[in-house]
Amino acid sequence: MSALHIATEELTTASAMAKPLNRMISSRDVIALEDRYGTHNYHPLPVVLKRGQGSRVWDVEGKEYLDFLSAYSAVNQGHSHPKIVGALTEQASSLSLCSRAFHHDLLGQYARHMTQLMGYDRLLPMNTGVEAAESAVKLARRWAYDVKGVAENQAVMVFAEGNFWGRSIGAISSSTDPTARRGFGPFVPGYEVIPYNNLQALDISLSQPNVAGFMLEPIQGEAGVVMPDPGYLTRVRALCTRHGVLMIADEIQTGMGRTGRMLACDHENVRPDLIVLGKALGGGVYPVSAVLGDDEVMLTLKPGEHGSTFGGNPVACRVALEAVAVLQDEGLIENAALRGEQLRSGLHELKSEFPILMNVRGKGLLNAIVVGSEQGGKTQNLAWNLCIRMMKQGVLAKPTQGHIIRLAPPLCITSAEVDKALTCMRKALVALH
Ligand code: IF1
Repeated sequence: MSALHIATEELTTASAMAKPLNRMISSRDVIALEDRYGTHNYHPLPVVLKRGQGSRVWDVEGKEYLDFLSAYSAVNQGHSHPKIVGALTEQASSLSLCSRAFHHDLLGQYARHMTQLMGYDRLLPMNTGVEAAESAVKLARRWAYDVKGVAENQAVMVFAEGNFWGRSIGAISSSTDPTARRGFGPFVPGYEVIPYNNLQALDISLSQPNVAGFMLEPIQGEAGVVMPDPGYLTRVRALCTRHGVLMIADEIQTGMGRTGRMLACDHENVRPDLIVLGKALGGGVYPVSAVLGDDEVMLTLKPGEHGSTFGGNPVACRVALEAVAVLQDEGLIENAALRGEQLRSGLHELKSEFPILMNVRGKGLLNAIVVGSEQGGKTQNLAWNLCIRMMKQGVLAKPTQGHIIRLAPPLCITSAEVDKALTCMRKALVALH
C-alpha cells in the first residue's frame, strides 16, 4: 500500500472518528482524500477553494483569488449571489421537489417569463446542459419524423467539428475530440460532423433530404473560444431555412450574457429554431437547463414521451427566475461587454510584450489566450505553468486543449478587478520567462 494510501487511511480513520465533516481541513489533506477516494476524471489546479463572493474565491488557507473560469461560465452572476441564494433557500424551505406527476405553482409562471423574454412559444425544463442538448436532439428528430416527413429512424443530425455539448453517449457521439470518445463506443448513428465556420460544407450537408437539425455553439467554448467569421450565424440561419432544417443554438456556455448580449446569437440578430440554455441559468447555485422553441417543434412531444425527475422543479424555477433578474437588474450583460473590451485591450498589451502569448480572442467575457513558444509551437506545459504562476499571483484559470487558457470571470467583475488580474498576469508572465 502506498505511503499516500496509508497516510490517507490514517487521516480518514482519524477524521471520520473525530467528526463527519472537517471544515478546517488543509488543502494537502483534501487533495489526498480526493486522490484516494474519488475518480480521476479531472486534473484540477492544485488549489482547494472554500468560499466565494462575487468575482472572488478563497482557498482553505484563506488566500484570495480572482476567479477567471466562473465554473465554466456557470457563475455569471458571481459566487453565492445573495438574492439567488435567498431564492434557493426560501424555495427549498417550502417546496423543493414534487416531480411533474403533479403541478406546482412556479413552472407555468417561469415558462411564461422565459418564453416572453427569449421570444419563443414554449420551454422544456431540464437540469444539466447535456440533458437539455440531448432533449434538443430528440425534439429535432421527432420534428423531422412528424412534421418534415423523414422516414422513421432515418433522421440525420449535423454538428460542427470541435463541438462540445456534454459527456453523455449521445454527446460524445458527435465529438471530434479523441479524449472524449476513446473507449466509450459504439456511438449513436445518424450523426454527421462538418467543419465549423464553413458555409459550403454546411450547404452540402443540409441539402440531404433527411436532415433534422444543425446544432452548433455560436462560439465554441471547449474548442478554445473559437469564433466564427462575422455573419456566419446569419448565413447558417439562411441555409437552415432554405433546406428546411432546424437551426439549434447551444447557448449553454455563450448564453446568459456571457458574450455581452443575453444570447450570443443576438449579436447578429439571428433567431434559431431551438435555443439550449444551462450553466448560469442556475445562477451558480443549482443545475438548471432548458430548451426553448416554437409550437411546431415543441408540441411534437406527447405525455410520457420525455421527462426528468428534477426537470422544472420549484427550486429550479425560482432560482432561474432570480438568476435572469440579477443579470438584468445589475446590468451584468452590459458590464460583460465593457469589461471584455477592457480585458482584451490589456491582453493585447501583454501579447506585445510577451512572445509566448500567440493569440488573444473573445467576445464579452468569454475570452482566451493561445500560449506557445516560437520554437516549441503550442506547448501544453507552458499553458499549465502559466496557470500555476497566475494562481500564485491570485488569478485562477485553466487550460483547454492543452495550449489555450480560457479567461471568463463572472460578469459582475469590476474595472479595478480586471486591471488587478492583468497586473497579476503580467507578474506571472515575467516569472515564467
Ligand atoms: C466537463 C468543457 C466547457 C458546454 C456546452 C453543453 C455542455 C457544456 C457549450 C454540457 C459543458 C462544461 C462541462 C465540463 C467542463 C465544461 C466545458 F470544457 F467541458 F467543454 F465549459 F467548455 N454545451 N461544459 O460547454 O453541460 O452537462 O456539463 O451541464 O464536462 O468537463 P453540462
